[in-house]
Amino acid sequence: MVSTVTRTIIQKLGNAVKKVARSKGSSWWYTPHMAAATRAIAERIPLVDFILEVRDARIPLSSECTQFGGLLPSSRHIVVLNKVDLAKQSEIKEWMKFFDQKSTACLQVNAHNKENVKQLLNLLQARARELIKTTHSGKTITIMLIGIPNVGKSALANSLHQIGRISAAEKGKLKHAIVSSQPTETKNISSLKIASHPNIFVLDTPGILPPEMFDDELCSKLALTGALMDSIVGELELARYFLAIFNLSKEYSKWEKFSAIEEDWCSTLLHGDEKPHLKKRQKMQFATDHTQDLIVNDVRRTLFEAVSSFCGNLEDDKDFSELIEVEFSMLRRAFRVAPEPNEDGCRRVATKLLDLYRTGRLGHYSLDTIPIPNKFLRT
Ligand SMILES: Nc1nc2c(ncn2[C@@H]2O[C@H](COP(=O)(O)OP(=O)(O)O)[C@@H](O)[C@H]2O)c(=O)[nH]1
Ligand SMILES: [Mg+2]
Repeated sequence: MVSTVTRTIIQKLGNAVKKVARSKGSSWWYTPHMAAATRAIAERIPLVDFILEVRDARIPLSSECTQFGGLLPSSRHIVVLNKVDLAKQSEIKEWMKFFDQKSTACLQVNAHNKENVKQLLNLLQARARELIKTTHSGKTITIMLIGIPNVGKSALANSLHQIGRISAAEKGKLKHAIVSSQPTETKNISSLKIASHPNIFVLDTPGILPPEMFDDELCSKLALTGALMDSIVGELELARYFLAIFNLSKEYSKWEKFSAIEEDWCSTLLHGDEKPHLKKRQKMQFATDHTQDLIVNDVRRTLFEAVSSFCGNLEDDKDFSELIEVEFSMLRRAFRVAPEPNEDGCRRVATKLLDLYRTGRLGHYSLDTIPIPNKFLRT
């Protein structure tokens, strides 16, 4: 279900991206740097043995690297759905079937999970041996990681390099690709060794995007998952988008255990306003200890309270927007942000909320929907 409010937010986010696109200013993602990286990657595609296209498991279609469609030979192209720890596991299974039906080699991985990375490494080594056997060459295998920004290419390159079966002497000289929560941090193509016998190298590349984007929903999903700079659309609108998705999901139901309330504290937070659709609840006991875990629990409890106390109609625009604004007000306390409603405070709440969502501490979300069968047979 997508509410009208969600659509309005998506439209706003899409327009913000397109506005930046039209202005082609310095903050526009398609910098000369990205154009040069796109050319450099295209030149290397015929030279490398395999292309590992890294996608974000929350958006397996929206995170497709579309620039090289015709250039990627299916026998050498492997799709890696990274960040599976952030996506809904049940959806991932369906996506794996989807790629299987399209005869696209596809793997799911969490770049921070050693076992996952070992499995990926085993597969890459098997594919490398197979290639050497069929081509009768003793050559070094090169695998290029490509993808849109922030999908975890560098994190995956580092994990493969660290876990890789290379000699002790080589281990002593481990390299390190820059990993960052900010998109477009990788500026150059770098090579890291991940296996010996046969020698396998991975090429980590800068994230690339198409020069233009017209689909509002695509822009919104890329912005929320971190492929675009937050400053392009603004943290506040992005956080509203997350809350709109969250409110229609069932993720909050897992957090009932964090709830400890006595009276209608939601209404009190809203300057004493009586909100008829927010039920009487217990007063929340705020912890005095400011550790990150306590904050996360407070945020979960706050969101649980807000959604489960909501007696309005989620399909009614006014009620739905009001719920999002109530959540924002309540989250100030959970994040220990001063209660005065000013722009800076709101942005701080938004930034903190986005950080928790992007690091998986607010549940699992799959933002793309699997195309209906007869539709994907044509693609
Ligand atoms: N939760 C989670 N975070 C990841 C994973 N892989 C990478 N990240 C994080 O995603 C962000 C972007 O990673 P990075 O490797 O720099 O992305 P790149 O732009 O594609 O090279 C960083 O904050 C990483 O720590 C993953 O599998 N799971
Ligand atoms: Mg990178």
